[in-house]
Amino acid sequence: GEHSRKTSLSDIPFAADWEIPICELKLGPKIGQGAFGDVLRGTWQGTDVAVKRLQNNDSYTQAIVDIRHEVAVIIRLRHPNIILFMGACTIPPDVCIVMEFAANGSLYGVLHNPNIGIDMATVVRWASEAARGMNYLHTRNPPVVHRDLKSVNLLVDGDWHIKVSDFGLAMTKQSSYAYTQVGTWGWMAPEVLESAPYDEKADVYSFGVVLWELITREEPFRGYHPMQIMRAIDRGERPAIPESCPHTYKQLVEDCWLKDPSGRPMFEEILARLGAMSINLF
Ligand code: ACK
Repeated sequence: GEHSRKTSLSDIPFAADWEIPICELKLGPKIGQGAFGDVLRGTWQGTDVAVKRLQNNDSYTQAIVDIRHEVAVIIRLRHPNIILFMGACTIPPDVCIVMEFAANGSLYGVLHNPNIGIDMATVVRWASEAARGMNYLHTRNPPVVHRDLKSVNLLVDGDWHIKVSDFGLAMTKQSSYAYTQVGTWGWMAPEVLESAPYDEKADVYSFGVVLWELITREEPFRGYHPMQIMRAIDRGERPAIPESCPHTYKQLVEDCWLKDPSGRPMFEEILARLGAMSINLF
């Protein structure tokens, strides 16, 4: 079968208008580590940006194809809850993606910072914002499936709004791909773990894990080996939802986690249910 990330360079316009000359970028300190390199803080044309920079290693050529694939997906996306793509340098040896800088880092970092208090109203607001970004992806034509939704890939801007990011694994539904097992173990839907065909509903399952992260501020299946996670999910086990969790919220998490993808809600319904919760909180 086709490799899931197979993209030919002809998919990208030649001399693209989003190409940023490397000399225009002022690179600052490293702020994180990504799958294919590091993330640096920087400025471009006087604006704060984050720069995903490619590591020059053995798989360099594949990485350039990957970065161009990511650009091909994110170039079309404009939404308040999607991290804004600003441009990229795709001319070796300086290959990087330039995007909006999210001053408060990842939602994962926020949730695992014990000094930050998070009440239920904030949980529902952040969940709604992430769901709005995901709804936007799934209502594109063709739909964009993120495939690696988790709190690490939800960024928090300076005004504490959520932005979906990291489209390195994203794919459009019509592109030719094999149903390869991609994502992060604890967030993967049962059908993804089984390498069975999957669609947008795999993102809904992962969103359920994000909902769970928001209220537990823990990591799903922490300390489990990948095989143990696969077996647990196969047996129908899911991360434990605390007793203190409001009933409607718990019900939503469980619906996102249904084994049958067609039983899981779409993001439009998820948004309606989160909206009803936010009303009942006040
Ligand atoms: O929690 P963090 O500091 O926020 O750690 C991760 C790390 O890089 C790997 O993804 C940070 N990061 C990624 N993209 C951005 C961005 N656009 N703005 C700010 N921080 C970012 C993320």
